[in-house]
Amino acid sequence: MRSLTTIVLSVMVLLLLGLFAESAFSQVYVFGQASFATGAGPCAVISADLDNDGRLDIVTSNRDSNSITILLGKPDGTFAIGVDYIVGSRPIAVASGDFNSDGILDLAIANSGDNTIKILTGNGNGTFRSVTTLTLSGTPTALAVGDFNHDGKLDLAVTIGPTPGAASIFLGNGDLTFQSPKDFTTGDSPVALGVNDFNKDGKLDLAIANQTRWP
Ligand SMILES: [Ca+2]
Ligand SMILES: [Ca+2]
Ligand SMILES: [Ca+2]
Repeated sequence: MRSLTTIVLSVMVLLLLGLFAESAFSQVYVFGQASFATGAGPCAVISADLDNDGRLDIVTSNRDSNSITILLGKPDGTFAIGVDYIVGSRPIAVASGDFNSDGILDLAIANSGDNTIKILTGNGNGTFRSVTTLTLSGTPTALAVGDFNHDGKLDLAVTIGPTPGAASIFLGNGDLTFQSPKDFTTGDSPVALGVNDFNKDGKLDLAIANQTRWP
């Protein structure tokens, strides 16, 4: 009797699992929408907790207003009115990381109009101050942060285009200064950049998307 009960229960469990599996595959996800104002021509967006309140905030780079917009997350899931910072000519990418080793997130912005990277250091409350500018060898198209040489200090990777395409690596010293960049050849017109350890050797790698047509 016990074995029969076990079988019946097993069949019931299997049926229920089947129902849930089918339900999972046929699930329809609905997303709400909300809009928040930024500077003109937002062309890149990242999320990070910039004011240390445990809620993700949003940063956009705004190509047509030479600015970034910081939208701080509110408890109800919406965002406060954006605060803009002028960062350089035609900013096209933004990344976050702690570049001065004070435990507070900072921002790096790649400017495609003056071929620079602007670093803004965080104050820990969602406000920032401009501190340093790095000069690039060409027009930046994408920007990423990682510790590429395993020294515990964050570095920057930036793609340069259109031809010849390159990726510039700025090794950070952990004090807002960076070593002279090392350039690596990429395909023509690199436009996007991803960082991860793709071959699982414990060292960060780059994935670069190259397009034959300049945007
Ligand atoms: Ca936050
Ligand atoms: Ca910092
Ligand atoms: Ca490093």
